[in-house]
Amino acid sequence: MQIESGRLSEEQIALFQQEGYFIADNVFDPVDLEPFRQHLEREIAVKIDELVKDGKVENSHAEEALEQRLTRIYHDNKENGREVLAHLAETKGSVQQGRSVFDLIAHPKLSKAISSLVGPEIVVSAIYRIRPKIPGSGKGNVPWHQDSGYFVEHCDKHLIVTCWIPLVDATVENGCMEILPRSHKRGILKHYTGGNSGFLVVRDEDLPSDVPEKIAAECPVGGVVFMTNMTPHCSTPNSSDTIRWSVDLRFQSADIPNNIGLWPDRNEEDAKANEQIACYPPEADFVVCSEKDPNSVATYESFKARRSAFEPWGVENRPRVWAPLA
Ligand SMILES: O=C(O)CCC(=O)C(=O)O
Repeated sequence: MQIESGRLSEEQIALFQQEGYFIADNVFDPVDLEPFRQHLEREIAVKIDELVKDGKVENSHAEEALEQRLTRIYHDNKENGREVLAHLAETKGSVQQGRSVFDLIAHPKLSKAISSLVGPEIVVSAIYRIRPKIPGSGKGNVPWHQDSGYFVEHCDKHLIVTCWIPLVDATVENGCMEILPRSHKRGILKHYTGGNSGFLVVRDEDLPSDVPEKIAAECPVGGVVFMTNMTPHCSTPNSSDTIRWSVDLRFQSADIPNNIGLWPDRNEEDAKANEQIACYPPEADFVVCSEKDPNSVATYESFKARRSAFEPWGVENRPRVWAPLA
């Protein structure tokens, strides 16, 4: 659906509240995503050059664009592909802390659209994930879950909006997400640990069955899928021959528990407060918009400093405890 003047209309907000998701086709002009896309291309090139120097990669597929290059590397040698993927996921490295990542997170067009859902005091979390879904790899197929399955329980009652942003048109063929509509007001579903790649899993039989059929959340480049933290969703295999690139970001109102102002690496009290208050203590929150206190808005430098001050906890030590899959 198209949005007008950069915001969701009253009817579109009502739809988001009723369905648990809303797909806006035109939040960005595709050119707005170009710096981020180029950043990924550069980072992939740097890592591949390193692998070439180490004698691990023979054909660097330098002529290929973002949609193809990593697929070629992965299919030539899975271990090399995994090394590039690991580089893209390093939380303290140059990929995740790049300038264009911050510029995307704090992009005025995104802030404007998201303000329709969370108001003008906007906090974003460092739980952003860059997802290259490589054809035939299976690694990026995320099982059914609610994002709140990963968050601390006391935030279940609050709205945290996931913005899922594709860098290529996301289609059924290349593994877009699936969403279960009208199922976000039933509290937290039972999650299990032990899904593929360490993901949490809601079993099919535990999904609500008296709601409309799941939908395929296809989304063009420039669009954003907005979802609540309680909306069950998953993603499907990529059966195309190009990579499905996307990034997902999480926004909330500043009135909802967060770790703004806390520096867990600097003192113990902050570390304790963070664990008691934040919706996702292992990662930093930042202010991206504030009418009340414009000085609190993160700059690129403060963004990097906060990201570095937090230590991601890893799958063995998640903020919320779930039983393993039988
Ligand atoms: O990108 C995907 O395929 C899945 C994304 C997802 O599960 C999420 O953003 O929570």
